Amino acid sequence: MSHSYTLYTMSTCPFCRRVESFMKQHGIDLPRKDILTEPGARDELISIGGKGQVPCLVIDGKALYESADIIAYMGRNPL
Ligand SMILES: N[C@@H](CCC(=O)N[C@@H](CS)C(=O)NCC(=O)O)C(=O)O
Repeated sequence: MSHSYTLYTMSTCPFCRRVESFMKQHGIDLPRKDILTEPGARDELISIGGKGQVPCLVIDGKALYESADIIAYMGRNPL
């Protein structure tokens, strides 16, 4: 079954760099939204997950926060 993914990030966030670096190493490419530059993206993230913390991977409309948990998810699931 295929899932829908959006990764919310911001350019100044070192935790986002960790996730992006993992993605680059593993050839993972997902739709991304930068909450600093994309109008409405931060409010959208808050409405989905309840907070504006990044990185956040939204999986089928559910928010997964915490860079370590996002990386672990990506390691367990073929994306
Ligand atoms: N423990 C979290 C830390 C994430 C974090 O502190 N993100 C900061 C940016 S570097 C943030 O989103 N701060 C704003 C907020 O929490 O609303 C992780 O590893 O993902």
